[in-house]
Amino acid sequence: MRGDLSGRRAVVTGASSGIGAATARALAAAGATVVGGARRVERVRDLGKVAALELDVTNPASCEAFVEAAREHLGGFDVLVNAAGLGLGREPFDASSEVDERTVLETNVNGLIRLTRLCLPHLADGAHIVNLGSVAGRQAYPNGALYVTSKFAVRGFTYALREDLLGRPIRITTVDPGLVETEFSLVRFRGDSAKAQAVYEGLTPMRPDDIAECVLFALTRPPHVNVDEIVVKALAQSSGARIHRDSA
Ligand code: 8X3
Repeated sequence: MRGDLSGRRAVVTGASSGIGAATARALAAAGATVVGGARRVERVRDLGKVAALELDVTNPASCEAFVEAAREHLGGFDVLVNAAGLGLGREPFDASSEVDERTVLETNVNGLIRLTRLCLPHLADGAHIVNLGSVAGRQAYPNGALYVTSKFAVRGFTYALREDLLGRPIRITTVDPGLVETEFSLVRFRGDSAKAQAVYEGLTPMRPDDIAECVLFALTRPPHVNVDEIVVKALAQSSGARIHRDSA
């Protein structure tokens, strides 16, 4: 892994699994002092060199307590990685429900915006915000309306904040992955492991570490370089919908 983040103080949300966990680990390995937030805080503790704090991004009081505790631990922030997020369901929008809509949009959109707003006053000069978007935030695919909507919003927010930060020494990047093998599909299919596994069958999906490397790449460019976006897909997919699978 290239890049040296010695002396940098980083906050990573969604650090209990998948891309968030891999990113927290990668930043710590690159020398950063890392605070990882998640609801399943014991899993963040298992990462080792990452300070674990409880965080539910959908809960404003939890976010405020998390940012305050992270600030006490780190003094200020040089890196914020917003990795908390989820999808629910792969059905036509007719099957949507009030609960699913609230859960997906509260986590992926409101949670990310809330955490960013609360962290902004504590970002040091030279700080960098990295949002985890998705290929779903660039091109819609069928039966994923809530997730697609949420990730389009993440991309919109990233670029809107890029405008509002212009002239300040704070960088911002969206990293937009395609198929990454994580617990994402298990959550999306509400614990149905057969359906979740099928998502990654017949192709080589990306690994969470592949995405952590993209985050690290953006973070370790020279201070005058802002990587606006990184779009990264499994070789076997050309979009969220178009996937080539080897037949067994
Ligand atoms: C998750 C990848 O392709 O399911 O962000 O939208 S995809």
